[in-house]
Amino acid sequence: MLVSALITFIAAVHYFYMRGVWLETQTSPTQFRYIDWTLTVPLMCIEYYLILKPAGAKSGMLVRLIAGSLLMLVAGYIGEAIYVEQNVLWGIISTVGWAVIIYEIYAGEAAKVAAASNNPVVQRGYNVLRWFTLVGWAIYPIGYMMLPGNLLHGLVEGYDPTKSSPVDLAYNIADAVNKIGFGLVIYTIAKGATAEERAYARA
Ligand SMILES: *C/C=C(C)/C=C/C=C(C)/C=C/C1=C(C)CCCC1(C)C
Repeated sequence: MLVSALITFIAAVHYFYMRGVWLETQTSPTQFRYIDWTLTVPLMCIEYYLILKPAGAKSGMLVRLIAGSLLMLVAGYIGEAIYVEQNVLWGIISTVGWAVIIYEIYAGEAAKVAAASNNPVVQRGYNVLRWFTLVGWAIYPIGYMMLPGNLLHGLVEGYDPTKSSPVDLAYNIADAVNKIGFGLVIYTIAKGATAEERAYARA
């Protein structure tokens, strides 16, 4: 629960900052979005690790999840802020990092540890978390694909960039869905696990 609170707090600080910059300059600072993600995505990996630790998760799982996150975010930043003309290439490299995470939670050790867990509350919660990581996180690359030269740019070509930024809109929606949604699932797991412990102590 503490990690979830930290994630939404870190995001809130960055959003207040990004709002201030937008109001003054009508541009959205890409660096701050990626600083936010570089802190919060590894914290989400830590949440996966913490809920699976009682079932026997090893630190190698956490290392693989964080390595995938770093590849995903560093490549995304390069494509969005440094070599913008090559954003398709960097987007593909970034997707490899995301795939590392998806593999780990659906077919890798994390999936096996969760399947072997004898706690249905953890199993159900884990299942919802990985849906967020597969479907909810897909909103980010969809936003990224609206960048100039990328697949979905045609959809947003007519927008005045000083009035709206469709890429940022997609990222804002994605952050709200995933950071708050993840936190609510963790809350459900924590509540369910505590209730079970109490019942066990009484019995
Ligand atoms: C709280 C912030 C979260 C959960 C951020 C997640 C970010 C992603 C899943 C970003 C993924 C990207 C790709 C898979 C390819 C294109 C570049 C990115 C960085 C937008």
